[in-house]
Amino acid sequence: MSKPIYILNGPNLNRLGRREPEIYGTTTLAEIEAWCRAAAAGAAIKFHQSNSEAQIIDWIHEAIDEGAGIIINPAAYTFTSIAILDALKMFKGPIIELHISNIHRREAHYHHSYVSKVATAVIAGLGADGYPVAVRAMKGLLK
Ligand code: CA2
Repeated sequence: MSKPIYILNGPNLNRLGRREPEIYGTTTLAEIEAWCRAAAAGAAIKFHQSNSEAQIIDWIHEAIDEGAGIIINPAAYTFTSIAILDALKMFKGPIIELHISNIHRREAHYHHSYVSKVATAVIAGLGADGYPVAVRAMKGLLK
């Protein structure tokens, strides 16, 4: 069986669809997971969300050993976590950094991403649709 694509989601994204719909839309994370599985069209996916930086790092370590690619929406850790950056540096395959909103149109504290330093590609501003777009792009990168 081929290696899975890891889709990792950071803090507060478990609340999607319930607050700030003008920024993050009305789609829930469970619906996004279903869209990703449909876009994967049978390719293996590990879809996770955590509010804990340590848990996200542990999943990156798992992906280093077992994963083909990583799609990551690190949420607020994008702008703070050198620990996540260091973990991603160890991953040899493609990394897609994903944001629902266009972080560059927002306040200045959302403008500097540590994760972009190691990302193969960055998707931002497509709303929840960015997730299936990222899955299809990842499948292309892995061909
Ligand atoms: O646009 C994105 O996907 C973000 O990664 C989301 C993060 C934010 O810190 C980044 O700048 C951009 C915040 C996620 C907050 O999640 C919420 C979920 C439901 C309602 C409100 C916020």
